[in-house]
Amino acid sequence: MSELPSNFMDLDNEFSAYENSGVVIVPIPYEKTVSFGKGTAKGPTAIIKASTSIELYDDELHCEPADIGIHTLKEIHNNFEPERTINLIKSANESLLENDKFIINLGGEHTVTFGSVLGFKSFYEDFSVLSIDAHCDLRDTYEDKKVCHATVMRRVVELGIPVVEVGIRSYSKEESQFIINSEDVVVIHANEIQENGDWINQAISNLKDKVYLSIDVDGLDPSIIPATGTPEPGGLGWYQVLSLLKQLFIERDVIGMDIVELAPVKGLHGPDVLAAKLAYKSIGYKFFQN
Ligand SMILES: [Mn+2]
Repeated sequence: MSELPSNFMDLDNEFSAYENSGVVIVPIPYEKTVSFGKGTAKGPTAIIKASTSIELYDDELHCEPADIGIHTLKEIHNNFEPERTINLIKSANESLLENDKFIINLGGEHTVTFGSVLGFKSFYEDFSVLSIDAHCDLRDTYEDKKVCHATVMRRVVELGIPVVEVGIRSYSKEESQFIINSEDVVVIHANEIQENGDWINQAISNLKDKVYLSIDVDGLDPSIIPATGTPEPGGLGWYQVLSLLKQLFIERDVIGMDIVELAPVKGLHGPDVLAAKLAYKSIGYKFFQN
């Protein structure tokens, strides 16, 4: 694997050195509690590798978003139990926030979001989480685990952080009760997205001014991103996600984000490129929209 790029988009030092960069990519190949298909540990490397195939020029924004500077951090790599790992992720995010960087965490399984959100919570008093996902991840416990991919948004809500979930189409009876009884969770179901032209406004209007964005790639349709552990039919299309992100970055202050649950399939590069481009489009929308 000697052809591995040293950083996201293989940028020159001028545009990727830490001190020159407004954005920092944090690779977190953590995979410990996944339940069905495995492979998310290979996600960050696949995304960084695929990123080198993306044009620097953004055909929609008519600029090169990489001008903001994109540094790629060394992997946060370990096989600890979730409680220990989330602390490492939390501290890494805190140090980057202290240096005023825009963070893009690359999972790994969805559990990594909890560590990141904890880091943001020690820095920001008041913010929402927007989660694009097929699954609610609102279980109280899963296979006796409190902190895992299937409980991550429940743990976030318990921190007093409201969550808006978009693209949802798979959850348990227990989770449905929790959604009904909780004032801190708003769910935009995937089928509503197909039928309701106002779903983007509905999602954004329920968010606070500051937003942490978490993209589980299985929120998108498996026809465009089959490379994920728990695919569900009927997800968001590429331009639906871009429309949501574009409006979100205009109307809210997105303080940081993650892209999780990519489980690369050997020889199938489309999903890896899609995930890399989601990161690059987000950078463009964050820094180069009027
Ligand atoms: Mn999911």
